[in-house]
Amino acid sequence: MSALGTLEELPLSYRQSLTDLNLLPLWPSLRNFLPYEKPIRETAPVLWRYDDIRPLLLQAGELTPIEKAERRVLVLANPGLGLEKVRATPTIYLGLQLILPGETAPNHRHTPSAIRFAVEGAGAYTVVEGEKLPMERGDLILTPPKLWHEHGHEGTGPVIWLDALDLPLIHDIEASYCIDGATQTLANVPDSSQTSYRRAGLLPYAALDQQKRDFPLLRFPWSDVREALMAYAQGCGPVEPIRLAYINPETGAECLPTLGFSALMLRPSEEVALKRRSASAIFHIIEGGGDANVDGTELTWSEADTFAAPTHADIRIRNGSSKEPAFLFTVDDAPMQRRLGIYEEFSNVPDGV
Ligand code: GTQ
Repeated sequence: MSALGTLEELPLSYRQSLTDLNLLPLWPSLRNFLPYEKPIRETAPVLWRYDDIRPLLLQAGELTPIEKAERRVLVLANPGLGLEKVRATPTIYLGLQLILPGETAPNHRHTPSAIRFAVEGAGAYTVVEGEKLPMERGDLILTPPKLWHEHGHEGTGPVIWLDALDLPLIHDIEASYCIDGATQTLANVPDSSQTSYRRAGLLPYAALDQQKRDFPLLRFPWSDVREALMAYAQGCGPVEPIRLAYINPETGAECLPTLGFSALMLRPSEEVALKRRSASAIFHIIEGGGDANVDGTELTWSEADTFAAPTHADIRIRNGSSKEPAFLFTVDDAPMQRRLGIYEEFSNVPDGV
């Protein structure tokens, strides 16, 4: 390919005429917007250590009363993208949220989709559209777009969870906004993971003839997911990856429009090379310790740490224990990319997850 013309080659007066009319020549920056073969990625492979963040989050509990915060959150911001961009990857916002005993985070709804992944403590809950969803360690709670949600804490110690939202995406398209509401009236039944969707493969009979619902299941208890991974591992060959996707039980599709979720189990000492994918992703350690290599950057992780991987990244993850399995929770933007018709996987490794 011949080199494209530069801005500097153009007469100053011509450039000024363009600027005056809000015009730009494309060719000097064409390759920035359409690079060959692989996108330009500014997202840094980066790890946030829970042990670093926890004391600062607890300090926020002393410095800032919940009324002054609405959500008491420290954002996990990717330095490659600029901290002020408030994003872990181009599409994924991450925050660690602290709620103290007796506190409530008031009811609201917004256009971005959100999830909570419970990290520490017991007794907190989220209410989504009247459904009370307990948050025990490792539970995944969905807050789909535009649904009412509020948080509370009826236990004793501090409770901390990881928030993931598609906020960067929705904000960048100037579609992000929020509405406050009065506290919700609670349905007096356990959440639907305990009632209608107690077991995979079974649906309430009437659901067969009804329109499939977008968000029938809002809570995935970790005790069930962990058990499912252990059971699934027994049916996997010795080098087969042990990874389960969280899905909508009525449609079998991903549970939110833009973000996808999975749980990955690594056998003792196992190292997996993930398929290279066009989606960006974050990894949160539920149990265990080990290391990862993301596009050549070495990251050493332990329990409750979180790391980010850019789009198209080469990712290897290794369980550092020769005795115990390790468990990771992942969020990616593959659902959004699938909807846009641009999701890709590159089969660069035979055993890729
Ligand atoms: O808990 O509803 O981290 O609205 C950012 C925005 C959490 C929440 C965040 C939110 C929430």
